[in-house]
Amino acid sequence: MVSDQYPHTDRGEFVPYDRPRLPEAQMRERAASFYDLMAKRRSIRTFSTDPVPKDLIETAVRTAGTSPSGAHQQPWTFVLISDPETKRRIRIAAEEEERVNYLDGRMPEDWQEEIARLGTSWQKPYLEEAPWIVVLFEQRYGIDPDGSRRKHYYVKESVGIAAGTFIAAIHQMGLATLTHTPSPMAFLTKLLDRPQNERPAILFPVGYPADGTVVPRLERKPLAEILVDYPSGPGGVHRPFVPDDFAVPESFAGPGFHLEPLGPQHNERDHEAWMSSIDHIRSTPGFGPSNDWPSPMDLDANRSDLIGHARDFENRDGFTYSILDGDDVIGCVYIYPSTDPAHDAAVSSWVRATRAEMDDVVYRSLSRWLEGSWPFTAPHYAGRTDAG
Ligand code: IYR
Repeated sequence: MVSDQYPHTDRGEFVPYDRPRLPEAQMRERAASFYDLMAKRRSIRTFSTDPVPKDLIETAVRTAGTSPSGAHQQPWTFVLISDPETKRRIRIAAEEEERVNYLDGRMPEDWQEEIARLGTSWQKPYLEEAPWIVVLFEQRYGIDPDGSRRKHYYVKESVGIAAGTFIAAIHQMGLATLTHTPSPMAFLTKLLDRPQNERPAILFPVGYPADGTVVPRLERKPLAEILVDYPSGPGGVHRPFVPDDFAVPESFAGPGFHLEPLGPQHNERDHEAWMSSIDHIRSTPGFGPSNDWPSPMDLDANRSDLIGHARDFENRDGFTYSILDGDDVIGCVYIYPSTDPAHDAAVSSWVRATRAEMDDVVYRSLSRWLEGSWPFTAPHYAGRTDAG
């Protein structure tokens, strides 16, 4: 079909693009559930040797192949390896390079320092353990049927996008992978018998996580750190967490405690309260072992957190209160938007270990307060099932 939407070419062929428009509520639900799925993705470095059917890997590659690319040249090749002998040769070659990186100083100290918390080393047993290795090659240029070279555009960008799509496809089907870049990785071109126009970009071990797999405790940057509104200030269609005419409580008094909006004035007391209660808080509903917090932090870092909470409060993006008994900080309660479409607020609270008996008192009292004095219709008090 030719189209008058494209008056600037007489060479393209055009077909209708027809995707259904969804109601906004459904868009929001799908957006949130995709976010929740992707938020669970982690790179792993210990793989089960359990086999994975090849068709699953093929579908992930097919999915990666849907990625946009410069001039639609699709400058990527995915090489699939499951044969133990080839995996072994890859491992040996990769470890040879990595040994030089880690032990012979090819990777400078500041770089090693930067990755120390990931727990990597020159040893790469996963290259043999994972049932599949997928090596993504970038085609630096194309080769036409007559053998002549064809320039490729935006190769790295295109291959990076395809890698992201591949990773998402693998994660969505319940498998795990790692973006591994043994450095330098030129040995793969030869070992896998690839033509001169291809350069290895990323190596993906793919499989199930080994039993007992752990991953480094890492934090993802909060939205506020990766998103900038331009021009600054509220723009677009802003959905307020609480209605503009809602008067946010500046205090609350419960049995044996009261609340104050958390701010830097609480820093020393708050820091002392939670630093002395790390194990206790980790066993408090809503603060499981997979959470980033609490783990030891100095006073300055804590102050930055409190300033962040005070700013959220000010902007009506989230409400954190210090729980006090007299002037003593005995805990904290967080009221933030829920990422779960079934709930309009996510609430969690902790009390210090020495006041553990207050945990339930606080929960019950704040549940009633949330119900009676806040505009939420379906708040979720994290990890608690009792109706209070
Ligand atoms: N290529 C090495 C080192 C390494 C580099 C970075 I940047 C990482 O995020 C992780 C590891 C290796 O694979 O061990």
